[in-house]
Amino acid sequence: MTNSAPLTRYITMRRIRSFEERVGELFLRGESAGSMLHLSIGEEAVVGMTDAMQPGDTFTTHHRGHGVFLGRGADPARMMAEIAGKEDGYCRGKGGSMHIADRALGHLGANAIVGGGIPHVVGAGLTARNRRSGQISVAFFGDGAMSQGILYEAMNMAALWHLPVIFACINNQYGMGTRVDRSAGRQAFGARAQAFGLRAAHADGADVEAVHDAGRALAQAARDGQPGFLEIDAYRFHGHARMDKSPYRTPEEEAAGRARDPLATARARLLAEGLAGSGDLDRIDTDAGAEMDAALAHAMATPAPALHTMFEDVYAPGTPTPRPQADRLRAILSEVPR
Ligand SMILES: Cc1ncc(C[n+]2csc(CCOP(=O)(O)OP(=O)(O)O)c2C)c(N)n1
Repeated sequence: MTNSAPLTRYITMRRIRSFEERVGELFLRGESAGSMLHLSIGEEAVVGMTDAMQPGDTFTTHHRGHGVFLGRGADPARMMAEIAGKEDGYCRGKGGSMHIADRALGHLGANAIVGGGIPHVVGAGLTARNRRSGQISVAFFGDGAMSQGILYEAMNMAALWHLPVIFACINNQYGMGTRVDRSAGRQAFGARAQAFGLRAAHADGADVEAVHDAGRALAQAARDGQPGFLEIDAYRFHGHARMDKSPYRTPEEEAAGRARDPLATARARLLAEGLAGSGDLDRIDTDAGAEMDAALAHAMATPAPALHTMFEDVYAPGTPTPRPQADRLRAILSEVPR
């Protein structure tokens, strides 16, 4: 590991923050497809885990997965285009923020169902193990999924079959407006994972290097057939979705949460360790902003998919094109005996 890695992680985190700010603007302009948008501002230290993965590794995300995908090398212009519902997007504009996927980068899919992407990595891990491909598969999800039964079925199978899988919980303290101590009787999540036979780690989500240290150890163990669980202790800086003003949180709590800013921590460390000067970091910040301005402009300018392609890429190849609902209803009604 070279010393440039912490700087690279800072750059990635800054690019994620800038992307999120621009995608928020896309939403406010009414240009994003879909009625909701979930920002991961404050959770950028997830890069410590994405950076611990290797090319070819696969992953799934929950509905707040922009940062994870950018961390795995997504092109922000194509991501922004996808969120704007444009042809040039990763899923030709039909997945949007919450269903974006890209096999080439190992993204097996974002998922709007809480916990929905978790079992997929068990399948991916089983495939990797049987093919001896050396890949690992990582499920990224929120603390809300810690109360979903599917997580425990998945953990059990992963442990039983020694799968190269990691369950990465980004604990931002809230599931919509419900604080985690009101949805989980006990919050010792790592102990739950250990009970299934997983290797568990906990990392401070204000410190990307701490997340990376934990993530690297888990990734190595997973590649050797020891599945793992990582809890990243973070804070969601903004509301659940773009329009949520978080009336369920006090200003004091929000101020304390936002003070745990992973970008500020990384910046302070880079300066203290002499790995970058403040001028270098300012330039990085400016470049990230310019890159994401360009991504936003691209998303706004690039065309929407043609109407006749509406059902392409939505159903499996060979599936008959669905007839318009009105036609189906007319057919059903004409068959009803009067
Ligand atoms: C199975 C299921 N139940 C409820 C919902 C509604 N819902 C959407 S997001 C969300 C909160 C999820 O919280 P968490 O998993 O902690 O992720 P975060 O939003 O905090 O990133 C809920 C309850 C859903 N999408 N799926």
